[in-house]
Amino acid sequence: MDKALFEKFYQAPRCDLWQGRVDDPNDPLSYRWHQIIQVLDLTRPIQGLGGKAFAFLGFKSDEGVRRNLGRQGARLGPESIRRQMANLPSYFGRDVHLFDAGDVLCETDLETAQFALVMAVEKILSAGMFPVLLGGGHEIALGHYMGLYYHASKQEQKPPVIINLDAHFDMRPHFNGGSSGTMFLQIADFLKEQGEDFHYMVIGIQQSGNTRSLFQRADELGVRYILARDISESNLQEVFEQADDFAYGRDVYLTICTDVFSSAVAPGVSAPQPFGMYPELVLKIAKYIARSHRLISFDIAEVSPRFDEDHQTAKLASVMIFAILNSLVNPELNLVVG
Ligand SMILES: [Mn+2]
Repeated sequence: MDKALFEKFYQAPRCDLWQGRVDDPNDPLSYRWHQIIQVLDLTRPIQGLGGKAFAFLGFKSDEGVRRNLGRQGARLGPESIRRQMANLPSYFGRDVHLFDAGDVLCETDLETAQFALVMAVEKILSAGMFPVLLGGGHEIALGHYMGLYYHASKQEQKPPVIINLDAHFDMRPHFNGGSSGTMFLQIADFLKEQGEDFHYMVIGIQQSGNTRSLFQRADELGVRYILARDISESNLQEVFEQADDFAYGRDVYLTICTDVFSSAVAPGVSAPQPFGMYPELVLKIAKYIARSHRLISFDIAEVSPRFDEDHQTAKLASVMIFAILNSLVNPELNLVVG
C-alpha cells in the first residue's frame, strides 16, 4: 500500500479526547493518563525510544458488523474508550510511554481498510512499541493479526498464537467476503496457504451463540475452546494451565470481544450475551496472560457507544486495558481492581 492510499484511511490522533481532572500538575503521583499521553502520527517518521512504549490505535469500522447483520455502532468505540482511559490513574514510572497513534477508518471498503490496519500495526511494531488496538467491530482481529504475522516473518520468527476471549468462534464461511464473524477462518485459510499451523484458542464460548457447524469446524481445525459456563473462580487455575499448554512458549496475540462479558455489565456491544462472563473472571484471565511474558499485542473490540448506557462498556474496556498494561509493565504489581 502506498503512502497516499494509507493517508486516505488514516486519521492522526485528536488531543481533545484526552481530558480530565488535574489534582496537582507538579505531583507525578497524582497524574492520570491524559497528563502523560503523547501523540504519534503514523504518517511521519517515528523516533525510537528507550523504555516501554504503548501505542493506542483505533479501528473505526462498522462494516464487518453490518455485513454480519449485527447491530451497528462500534465505529465510535475507539473514541469512547479513549475518553474513559483519559482519567485512569498513572502507576507508571518515567520509562513508560503512552502514545495515541490515531485511527484507521473504514467506510465501506473493509478490505483496503484492513490493509491500512496491517500497515499501521507494522509501523508501531517496527518502532519497538507495543500495539493496543481499539475496535471497532471484531474484524479488527484480521488486520491486527496480519500486521503481527508480517512483522514476525520479516524478523524470521514464528507468528504468534491467538487467544480470543469471546462468546463466538467467528469462523463462519467467507465466500461472500469477510465480516465480523469470519476472521479466524480467514486467518486459518491464510495460514494453510502459507504451510503454517493455525493455533487458536477461544475462552468464553456460548453454546447459544454458535451453530453446530461452527463447533464441528473448530474441532476439525484443532481449535482449543472453553465454554463460559465451564469457567468459575474455583477452576481458574485449570484455565490458566490450558492457556499455558496451548501457547507452549510461543508469542501470544490476545483479542477480546466485549460480548464475552454478560450483557448485565456490557450492554454496549453488537451481540449482547445475557449469560456472558463476569468481569472479575475475564480480568483474571487477561492479567494471567499479560504476566506470562509472552503477550506481544492485544485488542479490545465491539464496544458500541450507541447501546452503551452511561459509558459502562467503554469504562469496562478501559479498566481491562489498565489492568493489562500494568500487568505487562510490572507483573508483580497486583492491583485489586485490575
Ligand atoms: Mn463476539
